[in-house]
Amino acid sequence: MTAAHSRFPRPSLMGVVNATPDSFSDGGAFHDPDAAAARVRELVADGASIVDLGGESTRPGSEPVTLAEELRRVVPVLERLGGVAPVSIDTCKAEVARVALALGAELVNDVTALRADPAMVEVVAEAGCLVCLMHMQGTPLTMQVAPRYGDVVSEVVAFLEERLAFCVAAGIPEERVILDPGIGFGKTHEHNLALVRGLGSVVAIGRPVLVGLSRKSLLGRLLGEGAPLRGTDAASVGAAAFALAQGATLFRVHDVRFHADALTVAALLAGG
Ligand code: HH2
Repeated sequence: MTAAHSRFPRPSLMGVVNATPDSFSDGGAFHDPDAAAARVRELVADGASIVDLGGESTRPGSEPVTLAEELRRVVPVLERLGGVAPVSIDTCKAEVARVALALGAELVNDVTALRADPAMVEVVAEAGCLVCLMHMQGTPLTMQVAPRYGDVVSEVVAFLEERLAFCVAAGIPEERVILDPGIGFGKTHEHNLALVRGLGSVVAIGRPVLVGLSRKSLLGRLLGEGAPLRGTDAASVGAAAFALAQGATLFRVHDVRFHADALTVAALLAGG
């Protein structure tokens, strides 16, 4: 089984396809399974190493969806892809992960770091797949109400170390684990800034680090009044180049083509 660091050389891109009616960045556009499958193929052709398929929005304030509804959204897309395209499944439900892995997904991206569904850890351990553990304070429904930390960077690092140890104790080899500080998940603007600037502390844990900065409102806030709150693709690329310099490996992005050349050049200039 491939280790995460050899599967994803630095920098690698994870494209995003949300098969949901209400996602933060592309909600509704890929609700149709033919359109979603075509988009996955397009993102791979654009240079994505993997494409993250999600059937449940995690935008602030979003309500959870039922298992049946989430399966109804993602299974037809995976069936159309026929196990050929490199796919990651963005889910916190063990049954969705199990079905997606059987249909060819190679990575489970769980924004709860395997906390939401007690059966998830076993599904991942048994499948021998890659897994991304993300930090989130609270749940998508409530996470932006009043996020609180003493020191956000050290608390996120401690959380990710604990979740990594949990996985290893459950039989998931460390080599298969990717860590993510969870930009925008239960964090104020200042918390997000501190985490992006402090990414080196997350990288120092020793696992490949994934960051999701693409089109997040943090970027609109940085550009100030008059800028669209949803971060532009140009702003996303700037943030990704900065995160690369901090040591991030895998970038979860919506516009893959835009990021591909920019991050390749940034890595080459840095001597990577
Ligand atoms: N961000 C989003 C969703 N999943 N997974 C990881 N590992 N890291 C992230 O930063 C991350 C994620 C939110 O972005 P988007 O997919 O555009 O929206 P939605 O959750 O509404 O589908």
